[in-house]
Amino acid sequence: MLAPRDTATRERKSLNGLWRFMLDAAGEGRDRGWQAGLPAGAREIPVPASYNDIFPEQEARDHVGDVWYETLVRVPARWAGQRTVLRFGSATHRAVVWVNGRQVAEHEGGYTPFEADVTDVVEPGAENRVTAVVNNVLTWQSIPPGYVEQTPDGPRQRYFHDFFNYAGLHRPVWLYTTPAAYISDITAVTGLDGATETVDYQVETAGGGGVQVRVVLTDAGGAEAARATGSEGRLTVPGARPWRPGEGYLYHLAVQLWGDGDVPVDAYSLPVGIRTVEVDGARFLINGEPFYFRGFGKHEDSALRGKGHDDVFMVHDFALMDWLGANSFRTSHYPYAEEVLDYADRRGIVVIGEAPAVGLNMGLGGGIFGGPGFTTFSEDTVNDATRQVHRQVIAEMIMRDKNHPCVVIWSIANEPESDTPQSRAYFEPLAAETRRLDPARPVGFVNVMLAPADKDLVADLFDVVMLNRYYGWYVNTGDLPAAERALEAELNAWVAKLGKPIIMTEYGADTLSGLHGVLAEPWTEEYQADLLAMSHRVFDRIDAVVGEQIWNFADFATSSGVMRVDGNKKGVFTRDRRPKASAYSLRRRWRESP
Ligand code: BDP
Repeated sequence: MLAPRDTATRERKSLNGLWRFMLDAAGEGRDRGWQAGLPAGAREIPVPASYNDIFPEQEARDHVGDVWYETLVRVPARWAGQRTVLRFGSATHRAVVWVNGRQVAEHEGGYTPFEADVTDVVEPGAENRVTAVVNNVLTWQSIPPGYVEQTPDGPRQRYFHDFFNYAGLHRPVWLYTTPAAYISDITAVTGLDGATETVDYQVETAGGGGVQVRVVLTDAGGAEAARATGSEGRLTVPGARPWRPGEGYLYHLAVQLWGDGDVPVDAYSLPVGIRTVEVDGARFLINGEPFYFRGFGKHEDSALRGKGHDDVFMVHDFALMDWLGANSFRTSHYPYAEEVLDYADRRGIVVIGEAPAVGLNMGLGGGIFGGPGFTTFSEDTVNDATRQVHRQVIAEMIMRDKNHPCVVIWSIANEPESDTPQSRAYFEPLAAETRRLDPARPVGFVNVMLAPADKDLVADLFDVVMLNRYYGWYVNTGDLPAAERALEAELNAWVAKLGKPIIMTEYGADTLSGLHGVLAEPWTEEYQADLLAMSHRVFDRIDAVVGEQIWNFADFATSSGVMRVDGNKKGVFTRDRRPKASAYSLRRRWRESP
C-alpha cells in the first residue's frame, strides 16, 4: 500500500484539524442518521489525537463503544476528472466511514491505514461531508483482545495489555488524487548479486490497460543509478551506497506509467534504502556486518494527545535516542504511524516492526495484573476467528511497511502464551504466513518470562529469539546479585537450546523520577541504573545476545491498577521526556562503546 504523496500527477489535501465529535455510548447514531450530519450538540476535537484525555471528563476517558467524527472539506474544483481517494492513517480500533451520507469504507484494526475511492461520491468545487464512526471495543476476536464487563454502572472495558486503551483518529487523514490509470502498489526488495547491489522491483497498476511502466533509480543527489522498463525487474547498482544504521542514505525509485502521450500518465517516487538483512548462526547481520541493537521498546504515548501522532514528540524522541547513542527501537506493541518509519528511514534508525498482537496470554492476567482466570486459546477466548484477524493485521502491517529499509524484523506478537501445544498450533501457520508475505526479513515473536527455554514450544519456528525479562524487578525484586545469576543462567539455556541470535526486547524497573536512595532500593533512580548495569554485564558475557532494548523509552499511561502509579514508570525518560539518572549511565555505555 502506497503512502499518499504529492507528485507530478498527484495532489494531496490534509484533513487534519478540528473535527466535530460526539460520544455515542448507546450506539444509536446510525439510527438517528448521524452519518448524514451530527446533531447540534457536537463538540470540536483535534485530529489526529486520542479523544480520551482532551476533555476533563471520566465519561470520555472511560468511554466504551462508538464515537463520531465529522468534517467538511472543500474538494478543489480542479480535481474533477481525477480519481479521488480518502485515506485514514488509522482509526482505533475499527471504523465505518461515510462521504456525503454514503458509506465508503469499513475497517477492522486500530493501527493500520485504510482508504476508499470516493471519486463518484465527492463533488469537486463543493464542500463535502466526511463522517466516521469509530469504535474502541476490544473483544476476544479483536487484536489486541479484551472483553466488556457489564456492571451496574455501565459497561467496563477489560484488557490484558499494559497500556491505556486510547482510541480515536490517531493519525493523519488525507484526500488525494491519482489519475484514472494509476500505480497502485510498488514493492522494492534490495539485495546482493555476488558483489553487486540489486533492487528487485514490482509495480502494480490499475484503472486502465495499454500503459507501460518505466522506472528510474536516482541517488540522493538526483543522479541516475539505473533504469528499466516493465512492471517488474532487477536493477543492478554496482558500488551502491548502502543504507546502514546511523546513516539513512536513500535512493529514489521514480516509477512512471506511460500511455501514448508525451508526459507520463502517473508518477510516484519511492524512497529506497539499499541494504541486506540476514541471520547467520547467532549473529544478526546488516549489510553482512554484525549488528548490535541498542535502544528501547517505545509507545506512541504523550500527555493530552494519547496515541495521536505528533511530529514534535517524534523528532524530539529521535533526538533523545541520538543523544543517548541508541540505534534502534521496537514498535511495541503495534505498528506506529507511517511518518515514524519514514523518519527512521531517513535517520538510519533500525526498527523491529511489531503487530498489535499483545495480551494473548491469560497466564499473566491472574498474576501481575489481577483478574479472572481465562484459558488463552479456546473456542470462547482466542480462537480461529481471532487468528484470522491476527493474520489480517500482520498482512496489513507488511503491506504498509514492506518498503522501509529501517524495518529489519517482523515481530508478530508480544508475550503470547507459548508453552502449550495450543500456542504452537496457533502460531505455526502465522509464522509461515508472515514468511510467505515477506521472504526478505527475519521473523520473530517476543517471548514472555513465563516460558523460558525449557518450557517454550514456539521459538524454534522463528529466526531470532526476542526476550522480555524482568530479573531484579518482578522476580528477585531488590536482589541484583540473585537477578544476575538467574538472568545469565536463563540466557545460556536459550543459547544451548536454539543457538539463534537473542535480542533483549524488554528489561527494566519502574522508577519514580526524583526518588533517590543511598542504598539502591526499587523505585529509586539509582536502582534503575543499577539494574540496567547488572543486565548489561550479563549481555556482554554472552555472544549470542545481539541487542538490548530497554523497557521503556518513556513513562506511559496504563489502565488503573495497584501496580501502576499514574501509569507505567519504567521510562528512562518521564512522560514529558525529562531524563532519569539512568539516562546518563546509558549515554556513557552507548556513546562511549558504540
Ligand atoms: C511486559 C509487557 C509490557 C509491560 C511490561 C511491564 O510486554 O507491555 O508494560 O512487561 O510490566 O509484560 O512493565
